[in-house]
Amino acid sequence: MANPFPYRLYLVISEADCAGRDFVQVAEQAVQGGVDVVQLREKHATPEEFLRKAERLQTMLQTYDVPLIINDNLDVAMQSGAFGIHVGRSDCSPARIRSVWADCRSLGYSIEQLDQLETQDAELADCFGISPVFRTPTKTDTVTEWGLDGIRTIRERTDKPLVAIGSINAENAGDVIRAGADCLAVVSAICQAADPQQAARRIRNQIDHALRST
Ligand code: TZP
Ligand code: MG
Repeated sequence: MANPFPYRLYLVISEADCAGRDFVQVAEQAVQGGVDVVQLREKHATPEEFLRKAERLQTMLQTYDVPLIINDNLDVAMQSGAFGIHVGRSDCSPARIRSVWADCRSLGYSIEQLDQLETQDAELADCFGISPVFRTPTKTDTVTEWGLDGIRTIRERTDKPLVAIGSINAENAGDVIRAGADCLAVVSAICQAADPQQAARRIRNQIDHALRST
């Protein structure tokens, strides 16, 4: 079967993460630096605001042929014409997503504890978020800090694409890929950077270099 998630550098963005800048412009610069998939993660927006933001982002991303993933809002995902959705253990269930949204082309599911790998939710997912690889101020309600050993453990148990998230930057990107991640998801190292394009390019170069040497 073709790889359901063949992406390498995943920008996870919300307006609040962008240091007062327009989030669509930050995302565009990141895409120009090598981001190849973008997730909109708006935890505090109303459903109407979330949809409006998703539509703006989608319009920009379509000009680059970069897929849009929506974090944990099935209505927004479907109505914005997104490529897919990402959910965690206590969000909208993968079974419900599959039953309601036939054209969902990517369903991501966060793994916070190992026992989740044995569930039907995991079986229905196209890729797994390893959440978090390293502790991060961007999301503090987390359970396990997986570390590089955690990535190796999960890698041994599944062939599905693994997306590492949590304090990923250009310094640790190579190690995270060599530990077995397929894709790196980043918030602050890109959204808070003075130059998001250059920040994305640095991480992308580390990923590509590590992939060539694995
Ligand atoms: N899920 C697990 S860690 C995280 C999310 C959304 C935030 C990652 O943000 P950063 O700034 O790249 O550490
Ligand atoms: Mg969630």
